[in-house]
Amino acid sequence: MRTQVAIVGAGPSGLLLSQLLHVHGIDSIVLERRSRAYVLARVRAGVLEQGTADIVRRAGAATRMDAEGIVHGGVGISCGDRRIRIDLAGHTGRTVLVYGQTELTRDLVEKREALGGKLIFEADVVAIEHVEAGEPSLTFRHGGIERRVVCDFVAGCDGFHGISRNCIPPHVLQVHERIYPFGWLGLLSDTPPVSEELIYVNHERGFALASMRSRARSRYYVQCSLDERVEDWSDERFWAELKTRLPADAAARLETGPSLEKSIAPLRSVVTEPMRHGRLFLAGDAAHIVPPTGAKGLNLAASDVHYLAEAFVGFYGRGDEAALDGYSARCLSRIWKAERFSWWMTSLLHRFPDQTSFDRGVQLAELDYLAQSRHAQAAFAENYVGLPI
Ligand code: RFL
Ligand code: PHB
Repeated sequence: MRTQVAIVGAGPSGLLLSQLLHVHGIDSIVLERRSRAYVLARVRAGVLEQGTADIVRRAGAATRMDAEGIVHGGVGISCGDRRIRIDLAGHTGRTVLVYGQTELTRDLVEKREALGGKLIFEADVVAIEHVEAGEPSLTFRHGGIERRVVCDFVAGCDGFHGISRNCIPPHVLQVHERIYPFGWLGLLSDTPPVSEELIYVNHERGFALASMRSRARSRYYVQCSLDERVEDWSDERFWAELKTRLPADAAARLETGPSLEKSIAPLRSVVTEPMRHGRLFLAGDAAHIVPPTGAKGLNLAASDVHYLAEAFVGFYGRGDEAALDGYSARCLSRIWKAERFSWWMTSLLHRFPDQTSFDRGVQLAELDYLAQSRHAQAAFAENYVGLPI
């Protein structure tokens, strides 16, 4: 098989890149290790920045997102009796869109398939070769057979546990990492959300988040310790813990029901650089991880692939390699700012096991400052809606 851009992974990065390249007449093949059903069932992020939604529109995959996504002009933060509303629209003129990653993934898979795109599931890429010189190639296993794709470029969109990052030699690759001493236990249920807007909660028992997927489907999270297992959390235990942590008015409105999905995600911050090595380009979780507190993971994946698609368009359309050369630096400038914001929001809202009374005092002072300062709220809003792409 031969293609212009071989894409490893059919998460949002790989699918969106493939669709953006298609719009510009550039051929790609997407190879995905998991089955189609598995990829379509995965529950992850829920908030799209306006810039991400615009990229999805440019990719021609926005019909359902625009019909079903819910525009949010504000977001709530709660701590004790204090409730802060950040007026995103008022401070920035921009909003965010609540539309699940699960739905976006479905839209992109269906779009690629409807357009006859080459999207191969259960295709495990086991080797990536010749990215430094000559013609790059990928080897993948599919249905018990080993096959090869030869290409001009490889896009490593294979997430944090993929193989493409490891193709960058250790003396070239720098990894910057912070692991947080807790995780998020998430629950999805067909119950109406407790609030019109998301509520991030700093509670003495730990962080909580009230989010949603639609007016009839809620997504809730509670901070948990890393040694906890999801089996130890019955739905009843989850609902009781959530109710304790939510502000009183929201707790009073909480409707419970059976969980559709329940899982624990660890929290970490990772940045790897450079994001390019020869003819291999990393995008999305393959290159960086953010804790979910600022809802930035999926949005960074979208800005990476937007920059990468532009760079390929420059190369194939005008023979211009400047954007390919500048790809890593352009991405990292935006990534580090989102990393900073996600780390800051995580530090502001969680209970840390080793937190001293001094640390707690600083946290409360920071929340107090956010509640009282229009400037602090504007800075929050600017980052939450997403810095310019
Ligand atoms: P993905 O979505 O991980 O997709 C990578 C794909 O590559 C495939 N793959 C391979 N395919 C072929 N051959 C190989 N050798 C392969 N190795 C891996 C994988 O099967 C997979 O399908 O990365 P992508 O596309 O960069 O997208 C990034 C986003 O998915 C991610 O940033 C967010 O979902 C992060 N994230 C969250 N972000 C939020 O903003 N809010 C959230 O609530 C939120 N929850 C989450 C999350 C990420 C999670 N992960 C990665 C464990 C919850 C979880 C559990
Ligand atoms: C979600 O709805 O899954 C969600 C929303 C906001 C976040 C993280 C996750 O910051």
